[in-house]
Amino acid sequence: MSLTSVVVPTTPFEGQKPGTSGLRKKVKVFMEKHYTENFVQCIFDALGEDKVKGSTLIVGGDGRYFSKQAINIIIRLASANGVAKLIIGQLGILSTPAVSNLIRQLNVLGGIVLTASHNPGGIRHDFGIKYNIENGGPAPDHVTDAIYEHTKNIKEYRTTPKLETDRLIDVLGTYTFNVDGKDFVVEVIDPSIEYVALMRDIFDFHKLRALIRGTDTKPPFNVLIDSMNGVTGVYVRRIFVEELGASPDSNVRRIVPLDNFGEIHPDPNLTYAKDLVDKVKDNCEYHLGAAFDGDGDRNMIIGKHAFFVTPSDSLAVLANNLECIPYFQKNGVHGFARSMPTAAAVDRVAEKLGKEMFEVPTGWKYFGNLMDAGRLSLCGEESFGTGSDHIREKDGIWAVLAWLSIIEHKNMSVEDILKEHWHTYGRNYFTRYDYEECDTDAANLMMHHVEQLIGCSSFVGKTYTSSGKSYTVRKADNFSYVDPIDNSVAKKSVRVLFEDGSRLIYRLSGTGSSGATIRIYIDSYEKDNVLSEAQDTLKPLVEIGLEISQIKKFTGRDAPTVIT
Ligand code: VG1
Ligand code: CO
Repeated sequence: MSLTSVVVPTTPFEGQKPGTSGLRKKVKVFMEKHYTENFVQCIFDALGEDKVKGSTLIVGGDGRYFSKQAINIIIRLASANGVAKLIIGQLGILSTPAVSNLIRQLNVLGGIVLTASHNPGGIRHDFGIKYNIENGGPAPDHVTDAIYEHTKNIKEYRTTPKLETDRLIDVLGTYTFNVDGKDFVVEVIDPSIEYVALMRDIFDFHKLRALIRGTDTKPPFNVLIDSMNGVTGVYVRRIFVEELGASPDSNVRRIVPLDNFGEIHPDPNLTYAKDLVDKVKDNCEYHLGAAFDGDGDRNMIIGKHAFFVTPSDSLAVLANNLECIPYFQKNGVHGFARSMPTAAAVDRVAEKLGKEMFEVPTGWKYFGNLMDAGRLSLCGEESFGTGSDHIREKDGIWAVLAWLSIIEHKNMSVEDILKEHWHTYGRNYFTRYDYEECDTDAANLMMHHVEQLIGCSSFVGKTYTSSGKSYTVRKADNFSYVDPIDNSVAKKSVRVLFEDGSRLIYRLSGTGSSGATIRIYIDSYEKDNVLSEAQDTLKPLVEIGLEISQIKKFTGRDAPTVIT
């Protein structure tokens, strides 16, 4: 049967501006009549007819509530906008790293990722839509800006209302429709095949299996992998259980993706993954614990007795040991990169190994150009993101496999690897204070206050003292980044640098769905004092950070929502 597309008149919605990683709003906002349609049409409009007509796109996400409805909308709009083919994960499931990989492997125009990542899901919580470009990475600012411009002026969208989408994505297969006289194909794929093949190619699965199962001479290395009811469950089962021989009962948990993540916050940190931390702390059988976020791009690593590895340290340790991973033996190690607020532990490794080092704004989209130019192999963010140039997104499962490869190679525990690293390089103590859902005006006023303060001529050189420790300001600015490949400029976060190398950074989150989240990043480097408690060591600097920002005065908050 031949189907005909129609044009539906619509009017713009305010606030459809993609943030750090796509558009994120409450589910009920995406449910408003025309809301999702408008945004999807604006993605097509921003790409332009020439690119969209005859193209293939990947579609999938973390399976959170409203994913299926959104996919049905995308199918109808794509068909009406002249897209030739959509490749969709079965039941709408594809992790963010898996989408990035598929875009690259299948050489398609891009992908639409349906996730609000680490934000909670379910009817009362968040949904999100993100567009990834042909290199597999999140759309850069100039693309998201173009999408946003379209959302402000949209007058109509195209859809094929009679295209029957009911249960279409439930069953694997290829379905061909005729829309406006042209073939339109929906291919429903297994979400894990290509991704598992990629991991098998990067790592030595034989060695990892021997590590996890144990051998005649070595006991099993016991892991506890927690998918937090997010999308990684699908991949954890295939990789850790089926390929590497982990026990489905005692080595993995929460591996069935739920559309509300079981009402937890699918964010792998010490606060929201406390359940895992407690299990590893209480059971000395476990040598490593790991957790992922909803869409599978973040990871948290803990060692025996829940020894915590900060993401900044994790990046540095990986950088220092990449040569034990087959992928890097084959492709070589180019430069390293981190987001600006990430502590500079990896910089010391880069220096020692003679590698180029880049510092970019917050958000994975800033790493893509450097990778495409062959200058970047490994990068990370303090927000539990780690990844390499195997794809253009951060990759939680990759990070855990990389850690296991290092553990296998060095035959050392997580804690001993860290301690050895700190003794060689010194230690960057790091903590982040998040104040979630603050009043937006109050948060803006606070940021304004900090900007004013650092702009004063007397600010540089000023000494702050707290708990007997003094810090003198060496430099303060609004961090601005000029992309070395395309020269685009991004300005985002206020930073205060002290003479001893310690830093305070203030920025507003770009991933929240309501109100404003203030982030204060605090870090300090110690050459010899490497075995203290991070929160104790950083206490004086934290206090100075609070004093400079006057956060309590502006927001009324006297404690952060989350400390990482
Ligand atoms: C946060 C993190 C940032 C990360 C982004 C997306 O952004 O700070 O490092 O890239 O989330 O991660 P913001 O603007 O809220 O600070 V994910 O796993 O939510 O896609
Ligand atoms: Co994520």
